[in-house]
Amino acid sequence: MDHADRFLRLSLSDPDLAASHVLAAYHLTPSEGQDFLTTAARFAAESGRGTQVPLAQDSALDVVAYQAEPATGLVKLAFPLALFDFNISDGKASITSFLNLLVGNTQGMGEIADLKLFDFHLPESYLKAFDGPQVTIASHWKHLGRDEAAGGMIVGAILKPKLGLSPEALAHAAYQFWRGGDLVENDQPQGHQSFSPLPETLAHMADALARAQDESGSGKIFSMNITCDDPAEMDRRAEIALKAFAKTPASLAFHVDAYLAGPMALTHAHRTLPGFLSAHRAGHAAITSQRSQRGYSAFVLTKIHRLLGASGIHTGTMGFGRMEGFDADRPIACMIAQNVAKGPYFEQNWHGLNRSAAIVSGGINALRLPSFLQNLGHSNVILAAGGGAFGHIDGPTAGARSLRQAEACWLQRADPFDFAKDHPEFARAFPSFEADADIIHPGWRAALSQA
Ligand code: CAP
Repeated sequence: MDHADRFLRLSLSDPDLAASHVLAAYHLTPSEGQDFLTTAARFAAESGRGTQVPLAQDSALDVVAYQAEPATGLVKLAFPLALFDFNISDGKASITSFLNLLVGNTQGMGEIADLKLFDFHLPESYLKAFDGPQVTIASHWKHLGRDEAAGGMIVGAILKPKLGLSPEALAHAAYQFWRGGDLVENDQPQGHQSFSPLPETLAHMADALARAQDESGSGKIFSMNITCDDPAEMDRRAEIALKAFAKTPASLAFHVDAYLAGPMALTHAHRTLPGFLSAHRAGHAAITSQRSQRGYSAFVLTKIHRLLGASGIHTGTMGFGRMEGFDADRPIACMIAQNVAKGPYFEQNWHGLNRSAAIVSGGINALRLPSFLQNLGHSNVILAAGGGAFGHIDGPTAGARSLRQAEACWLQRADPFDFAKDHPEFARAFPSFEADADIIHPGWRAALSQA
C-alpha cells in the first residue's frame, strides 16, 4: 500500500468522530484488479486533500476512512469540519461545498467502478449553519383552518395535462380541483410558454382561486413553479405572482426544481421569497435510482433539501405510486419531518431546525393512497396527485373529493367497500382506476354492485 494508508483509521468509530466531523456512508466497488482497502484509502485521500503526492505531517485536515468492509462494500468517511466552505457575508454553510467534498471529483476516480453515497451525519455546529425551512406546513394548515400541529393531509393536485393548456383552461382546471381540494401545484416544466404566458396565467389563476375560496368559505393554495436559470428572472416571476395574489398572500406558495436548478436556486428562493417553498426533484432518478451505482440516494437528496430550507419536499411514493420507490423508503419521509431520525447508517439530531413536510406525488389515486398512508403511519403530508385527480371519471372535483375520502377511510380503518357505500366519489374511483382496483381490491365489481 502507498502513502494512502495514512487515510485509513479503522480503529475509529462513529462516536469518536460524530461531534467534530461530517460522517458519510458509501457503497464502493473498486475497478477490476484494485484492492478494496487501498481503494478506500485513496478515495479518502482524494475526498479531502485531493492529492496523490505524499503530504507533510499535519493530518488534522485529513478525510479518513474509518470503516471499510470488503464483503459489503460499505465505506465510511469522516470529513473534518474545517474543510467545508462558509459564507463570508453571513457565515452560512454551503451545500455546493458539501456536495463537492462528498460527491465531487471522487465520483470519477479511475480505480473506482461504483460509488454511491447513502447517508451522512452532520454535527450540531455545522447543521445549524444551514438555513433550514423558515415556514412549515403549519402555515398551510392555518390558512386551511386546520389544527396547526397535525392538520392531516393537504389534498393537492398537479395540473394535467401539464403542458399545452391556455391560461383560461389551466385556471379552469385548477378551479375544478379546488372545488373539492386544497392545493394546486403547477408542475416543474410549466413556466412562461407561448401557449400560456405567465402573467396572464397568474391573473387567471388568482381569479380562479379567489372564486373557489369565496364559494367554499375555506382557504385554497396555489404553489407556483419559479424555477429559472437566472435568479433575476426568478425574482421577476415572483413579483408578478405576488401582485396577482396580493389580496390573498397566504394562498401563494412557490416551488423550485431543486435537483435540476440546484442548491443556488433553492437558496435564492428561500432567502428572498415569503411563504411556503417546495423542492421538486425532476431528473433526480438519473443518480438516485437504485439502478444507478453512482451519485447519491433519494434519502440523501431529501435530507439536503431540508438543510437548504424547503418547507415541502417531494419524497416519492415508496413504491405505492408509479415512480420507482420501495416501501423501505419510509425513512426518507421521517428524516425530514422529525427532530431526531434514523437513516440507513446514522441517527441525525436536527437540534430544533424546522421540519419539512413530505410532498407525495407520482401515480397516487384514491385506491393507492390508503396503503401508502398505512406504510407511512400518518397523513400529515401534502398530496400532489396528477392523474389521480384529473383521471377520475367524474372530473377533478370528484377526484379531489375521492382523495380526501380515501384519507378518511384510512384514518377510520374502515372497510373500503363499506366506506364506498356512502362516499360516492371514493366509490367511483374504482371504475376510474380499474387496473389498480383489480390488483388492490379484487372482487370490487361484485362488492360495489351490491352496494
Ligand atoms: C405527478 C407528476 C410529478 C411526479 C414527481 C408527474 O403526476 O406531476 O411531477 O410525481 O415525482 O408528472 O409525474 P401523476 P416525485 O400524479 O399524474 O403521476 O414526487 O417522485 O419526484
